[in-house]
Amino acid sequence: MVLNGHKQVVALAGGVGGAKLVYGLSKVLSPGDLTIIGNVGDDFVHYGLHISPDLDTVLYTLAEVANPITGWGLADDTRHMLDMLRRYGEDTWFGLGDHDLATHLLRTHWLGQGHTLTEITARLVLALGVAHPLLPVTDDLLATMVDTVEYGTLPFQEYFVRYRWQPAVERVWFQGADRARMTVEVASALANADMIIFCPSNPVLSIAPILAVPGIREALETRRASSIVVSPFVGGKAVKGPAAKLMNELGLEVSPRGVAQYYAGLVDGLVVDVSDRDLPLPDRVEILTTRTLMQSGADKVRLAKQILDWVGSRTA
Ligand code: FO1
Repeated sequence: MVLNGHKQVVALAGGVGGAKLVYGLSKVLSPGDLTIIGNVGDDFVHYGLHISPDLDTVLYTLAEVANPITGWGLADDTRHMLDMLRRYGEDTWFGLGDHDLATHLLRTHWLGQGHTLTEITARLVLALGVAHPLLPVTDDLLATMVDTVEYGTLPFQEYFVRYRWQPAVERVWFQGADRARMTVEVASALANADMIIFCPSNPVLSIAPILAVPGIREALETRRASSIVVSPFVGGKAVKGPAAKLMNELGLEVSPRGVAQYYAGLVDGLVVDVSDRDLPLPDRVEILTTRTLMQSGADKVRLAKQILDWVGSRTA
């Protein structure tokens, strides 16, 4: 519904790329007009700690404390804890920062007390002074699994971090997707949405886990809202990460049209980077061509404004 003349925007976000656009949107939309639905398929338990990388990346980015180089983890963090693990002979392939560790300790502690991931995320968001709601898509177990040629089935972080997404992928699937329930907060946000934005995250690794939660795809297919996807490609390549390599390995077209095809039926519009304007474009979706590369804060805000104006004008 349109509250006080404002449009209710829901952003589906995964890792670093998605968090950048969410940051831009947060500078343009008030907390009552923007809800972020975050991927939890990257979550895993490491040394007994429940780690939610994509939720933390959005949280840290909105709180303006994210590591500006990597996009994930905390700026100016240290790695003394890892140093000590290495002294004990551990293979410290997953880079846990000392300050970042506090987030995982608290999340694990509160989960142990019976709090939900939704409640915990809201507490972390509030504590870091973030005003916009960040909703895990589900409070149930959901784990992205990657079937690779070289190592068989790998849990997501082993594929992405330990093996640096180099293994050849045969299939990506989501453990727990059949039983996971979307939260009531997510169901309500989607029902009330006037605009849904698929952020420029990896379609297969970051957005597909969200769509795999029963009811999400149906809610999007029967949407009243305008729904748009921002292509994660610039110049036919991923800005960072395995999106192009992975889509190629899965036989998907590595282009903005391939992204629109991947989300067939779920989106009405596609935002394409100017460098890809001459690639084959999908029909039956509206196209906005602009600069989608977000390097500065100003880039993120500009892109967010352009998208909101474009969708707003289309649904006026
Ligand atoms: N990504 C890496 O490439 N190397 C790391 O050592 C690493 C550590 C890490 C720690 C906490 C966290 O929240 C994220 C971390 N990431 C790391 C990124 C993470 O693997 C990805 O951001 C997502 O899971 C995919 O978007």
